[in-house]
Amino acid sequence: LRVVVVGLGYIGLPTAAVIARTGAQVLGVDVTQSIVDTVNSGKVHIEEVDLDGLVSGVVARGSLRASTQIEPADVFVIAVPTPFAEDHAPNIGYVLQAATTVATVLKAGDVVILESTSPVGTTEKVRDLLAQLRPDLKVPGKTGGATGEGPDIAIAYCPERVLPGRILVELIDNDRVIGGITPRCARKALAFYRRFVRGACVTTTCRAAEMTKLTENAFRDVNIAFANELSRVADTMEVDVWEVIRLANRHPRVNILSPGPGVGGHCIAVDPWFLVHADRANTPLIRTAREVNDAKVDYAIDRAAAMIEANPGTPVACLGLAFKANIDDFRESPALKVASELARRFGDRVHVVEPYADTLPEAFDGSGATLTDIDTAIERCGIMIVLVDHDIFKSVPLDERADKVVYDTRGIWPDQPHLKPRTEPLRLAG
Ligand code: SAJ
Repeated sequence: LRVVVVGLGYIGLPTAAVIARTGAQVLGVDVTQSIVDTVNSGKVHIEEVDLDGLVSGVVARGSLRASTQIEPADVFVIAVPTPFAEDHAPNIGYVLQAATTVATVLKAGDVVILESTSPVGTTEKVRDLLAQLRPDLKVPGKTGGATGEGPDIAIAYCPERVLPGRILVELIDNDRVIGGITPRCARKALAFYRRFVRGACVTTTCRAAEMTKLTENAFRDVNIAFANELSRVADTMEVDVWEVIRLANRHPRVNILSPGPGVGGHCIAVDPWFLVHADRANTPLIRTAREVNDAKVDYAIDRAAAMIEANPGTPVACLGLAFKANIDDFRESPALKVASELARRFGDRVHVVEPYADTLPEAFDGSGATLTDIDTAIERCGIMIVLVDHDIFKSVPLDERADKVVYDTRGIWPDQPHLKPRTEPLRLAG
């Protein structure tokens, strides 16, 4: 079996490597030459548990190659980004561009699968584009075309659902939703996923599969928004939100998620907008949840800034920049937004601890803030702002931070004495 994976990003590269491990001949196609070169040398350009070993193995065995040029294959998997514009309109330009590239080598019998998170209707647009570019092939769900009785190619939508940090495990263990343009398309795609997926593979229509993916991430966003809203109310009430959530979750039908400094990453902070954009009149809850989660970043900045201003001259440690715990991904990270804004306002008083960064990102340029390690931050900083729940921060015991002014946005230090917003001046011992 020959497989082409278009897009060698956070999803495409692990997917290509996992398929290559099944013995298929896989070509990864990417527009970025440096990514192609990195993969061909058996290395990876993204940090993901066990991915480096897997990629170096399949590249050494010759099952995975990368190129900027597409080649003919039996199955094409499209895993390119679908960003949104300023007005939250989804941009499926990369998907259509990938489909245009696939069209140049498509032949009868091929299967085209879209994995990118996409607005409802995108797979049908891909079908229409392929029909237009390749009038010699009969596409599914349309009449016309040159050959035979049934359609020449199969087109399906199968969203990825993997969690960064657990991608290689979840690619195999998670259930998959496979939506075909027609039931026959879904069955063709199903046969492909069966090669490497241990979870259940459930078939449906492409529109239902597209909406399912958006629904999953909107569900999570709405639930995190609930937790973030609670954390603000708890601050007003001078109650420890983490304790309230722990207690409420003892109820058999209550399961509240964790508040934080906002919601980051390229999925949960983006995908709900695809639903809102498609039907604004009927999505007030999903839209408000997005707004609540975005506003939590500004709230965290204001609360941290009030603490810093109330303690003139005291050095500040911002713990973490990643969008969530134990990963090196800073995309759409609320922690980065909070820390860089504090750096802009308080300059060289700000010390950033991020074990997954070698240098401070661009957002800190000219601020005077420095990157340091956790031990130096504990020694030097009287104010600590926890922005990411990395394991290394969780391991700091109370006796190393009891005399600090702390704003813990992640609730990793439940034993911390100063849980309510503290704005009175700090008296550091000694
Ligand atoms: N977060 C909280 N509180 C929580 C949980 C998460 O503040 O209780 C924050 C995180 O810190 C982070 C953001 O939300 O900033 C998103 O993190 P996440 O771990 O919830 O999700 P992602 O973005 O890493 O991956 C999500 C997953 N979707 C769901 O869990 C429904 C994953 O399965 C998807 O494959 C992925 O989006 C995607 O690619 O769409």
